Amino acid sequence: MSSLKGPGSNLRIAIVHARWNTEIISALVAGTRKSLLASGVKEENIIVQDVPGSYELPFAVQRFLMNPPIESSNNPTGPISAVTDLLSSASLTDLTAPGPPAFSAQASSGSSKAPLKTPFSAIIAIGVLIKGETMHFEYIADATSHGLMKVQLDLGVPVVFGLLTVLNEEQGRARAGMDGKHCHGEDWGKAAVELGVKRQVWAEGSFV
Ligand code: RBF
Repeated sequence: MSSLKGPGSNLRIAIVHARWNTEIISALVAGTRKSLLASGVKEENIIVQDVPGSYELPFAVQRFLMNPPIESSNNPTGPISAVTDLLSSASLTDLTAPGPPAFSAQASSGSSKAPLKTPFSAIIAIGVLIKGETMHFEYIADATSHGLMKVQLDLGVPVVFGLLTVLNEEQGRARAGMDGKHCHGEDWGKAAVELGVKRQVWAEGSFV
């Protein structure tokens, strides 16, 4: 009998998305959530945060990874209020932990007042850049992709590249699964789970 848990059952995954081109973004986020849930990631372990535009994604991802939001059961005011300044309380050592199992040691060894801040297993950055008449598209696409690559290598946490760079709205709608086509968000959810699991396995020195 197959397990109901799924590979993502012990992962904590963040989705950070831009607000430009909201309709397409909403479809991409919905597809991503759907595939995370289908892979066994628990609803309460999917944290979603938005930023104004794609250019803000690398900064938000870096902040989120440096200081994961306090878990809702321990945080009556919700995750956003937990995004305080991060360097004060987080260290790179925390981020090298493969995910929630390593965190439990941190939680249980701390005082009972310590907020529960489980590190993310992976983070998915979602934005939609539509080419316009000026050079903004090129600059934002370049800066955002390099920023996202830098942050995942600097912090050692998988950052899934959910940035669509399209020539027009129609192309964006097609890739978001609107008009009945395949939603790329589903691939991003699967990639986050695969990398989150592999990161845990690799951290244990195993490569099977
Ligand atoms: N952000 C996006 O996520 N997608 C876009 O298509 C997009 N186009 C932009 C076009 C122009 C001319 C400007 C000025 C900004 C655009 N942004 C877009 C917003 C950008 O990512 C960022 O939020 C702002 O530049 C503020 O830092």
